[in-house]
Order: sequence, then C-alpha cells, then structure tokens
Amino acid sequence: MRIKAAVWIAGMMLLLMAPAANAHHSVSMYDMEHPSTYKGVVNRIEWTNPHAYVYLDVKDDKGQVTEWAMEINSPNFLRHNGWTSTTVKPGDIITCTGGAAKSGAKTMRCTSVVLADGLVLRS
Ligand SMILES: [Cu+2]
Repeated sequence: MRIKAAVWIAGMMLLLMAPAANAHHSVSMYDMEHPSTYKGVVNRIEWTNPHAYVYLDVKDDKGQVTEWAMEINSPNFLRHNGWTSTTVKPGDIITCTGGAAKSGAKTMRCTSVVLADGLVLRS
C-alpha cells in the first residue's frame, strides 16, 4: 500500500512538473526551421538559469554594429557539452547558428557555437 501511494505520488508529480519543465524550453518564438548564422564579438555573457545568454556585437555589410541576444541552453546542459562559464568571454569572436526571432527582434535561439579557435560546441 505504501509503495502504491509512493508510485502514485511520483506519477502525479511528473504530470504536474512536465508542462513547467517544458515551458522554458519553448522555441515557438524562434524560426528554428530556417537556421541562420551570425558572427560577431562577444560583449557579455549571462551564465543564468533557465537559459544562458551571449550578447554578440554583429557588424553588417555597411559596418553598422547591432547587438544580438543569443539565447543558449542552461548552464547544466552547457557544462555537459564542454562549456564552462568562461568558455566564451567578452572580446571573443564567435559564430552562432540557430533560429532567429520571428518578430524580427535581434535575438536568436542559438543551438551551436563556433569558437575563435574553430571548436564547435552544442548550445
Ligand atoms: Cu530550457
């Protein structure tokens, strides 16, 4: 009886937690089906939950610099994929690939990063 109750409670917790766990992973605001790539200079990084951000100064053809907010995964995910909080530092030149915001806002869900030395990391 005790075991049954424990299993039931565990099951209910999973049911309750599932939507919350998925909510912050939502990429519906981003155009993931048409990936784009931006190269730029890192101006800062936010090593935060639920998702970290890299802010990239991207120069266009005319030399105009625009800041892009590159949303990357959680610090936990990143650590399991070869990152530390100092893998990307201000001044680094990196390349981000992912889905840009459908709204046209200068933000992207960046799913892979190429570091200055050519190392590719999932993000
Ligand atoms: Cu997430």
